[in-house]
Amino acid sequence: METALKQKLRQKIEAFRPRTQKLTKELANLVIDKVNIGQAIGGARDVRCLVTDISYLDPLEGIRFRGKTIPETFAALPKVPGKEQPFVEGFFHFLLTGDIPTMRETQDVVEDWRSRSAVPQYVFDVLRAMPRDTHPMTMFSAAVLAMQRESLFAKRYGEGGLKKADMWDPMYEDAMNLLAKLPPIAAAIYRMKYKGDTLIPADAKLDWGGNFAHMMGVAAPYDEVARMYFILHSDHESGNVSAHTTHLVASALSDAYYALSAGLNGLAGPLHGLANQEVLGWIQNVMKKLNNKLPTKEELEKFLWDTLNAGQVIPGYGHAVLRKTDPRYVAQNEYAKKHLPNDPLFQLVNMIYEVAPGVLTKHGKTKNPWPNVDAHSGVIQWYYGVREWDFYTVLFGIGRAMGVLANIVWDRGLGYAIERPKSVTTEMLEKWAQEGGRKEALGG
Ligand code: CMX
Repeated sequence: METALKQKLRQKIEAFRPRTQKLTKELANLVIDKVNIGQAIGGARDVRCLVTDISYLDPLEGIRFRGKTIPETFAALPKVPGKEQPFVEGFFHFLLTGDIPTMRETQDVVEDWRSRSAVPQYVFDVLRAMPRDTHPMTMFSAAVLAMQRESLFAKRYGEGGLKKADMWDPMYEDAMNLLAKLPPIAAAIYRMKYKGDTLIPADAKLDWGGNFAHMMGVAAPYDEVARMYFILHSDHESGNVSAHTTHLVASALSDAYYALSAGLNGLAGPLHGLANQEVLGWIQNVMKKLNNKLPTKEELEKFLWDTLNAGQVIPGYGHAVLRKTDPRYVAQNEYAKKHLPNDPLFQLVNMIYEVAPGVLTKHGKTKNPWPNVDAHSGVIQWYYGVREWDFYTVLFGIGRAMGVLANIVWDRGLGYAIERPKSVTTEMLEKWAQEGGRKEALGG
């Protein structure tokens, strides 16, 4: 029998389709952007050529999930009883449908994910066969890819007769199966790699975030950190590397396992998700050089300049779209102010916030001298005892999976096309530059 969430999603997708159809059939030729040479060479920055209704990133305001800011989202969602943070399951319902769920609807997702959460034994066998010094992100992505044989989308497509209008259905099933399994897989990677391969079985009474903390073997309030962290990292509209990669791969009708694994590989880059690991490494390096003393502002300024002069980026600072302090940084800062105000690393993070924007502005390159989400996340993990910082991007990946998977379910629901932008040669660019622009593009 179809769950209430799936029924709701079916109705939402069917009701939405005429809007997309009208835009693609009657209004397809309406111009919404232009592309210049800088954008063609420079990572398509700011080119409006992707569509998603799940989140929108305003350069000055930051992210809105389904129209709600981060504080509005956290305030609206049903809370885990006795806790401050919302159910991640309710948040996923919200991302997928745009509706804030009731407690009953939230509990339905809790139960649904619980029923799908058993991880096939071969996934653990694959992980154990990998050299123990393999990066946790490689293990995480490999585990997701190894499960591709479970894909219902691939199965139904392979059997023939899967209509375009029905493709969202097995994509949704794959997304739900995957999401249910990601926390036990991630916790198993953590315990295999750093805790002598002593895995902790799930506790069927707990929610997704609470169970993750339990399987990690980290005591409360780490469950609260997990819930907050997964929600904050979930979605950041469609142009970032992990979201775009997942969407691109799924556009070839590759299933959710192929697509998510690819997206995670993009998240593993130091300019994207891996920056949170880099931040902790950078901070620890500062502390080590000063024999675990907090630096003065002058010392900190020198460390920042040394990094820049060595040709490296200041991890956790700058952003391709944002032009102010990331509200995901602010949310973590508020949490830390309340729960770990005297932690020396938290104090150092605050000092960096006072010094780094000025240094980056003087350096003169970055368009955004303010911190992004990654500048803060590792410090909270460290405080609660998760100190193996090469694991941090896996945590980002669990959260990000919710956003990218919700997106590819809707991609199939709205029948989005295989992605295929056009490339040109350098010679063409040089010729158009001499002519003062490409004639056809200029309407010539
Ligand atoms: N430190 C030093 N230089 C920086 C910088 C930083 N934190 N941020 C940007 N710059 C430099 C760029 O490297 C670029 O230099 P070149 O012209 O020599 O190539 C110049 O400033 C202009 O870059 P930009 O337009 O401001 O930023 P981009 O859109 O090209 O890149 C980002 C955005 C995030 C990759 C970049 O700011 C950066 O490398 N930050 C540090 C890494 C980081 O924190 N990444 C995490 C982002 C959030 C996430 O995805 O998780």
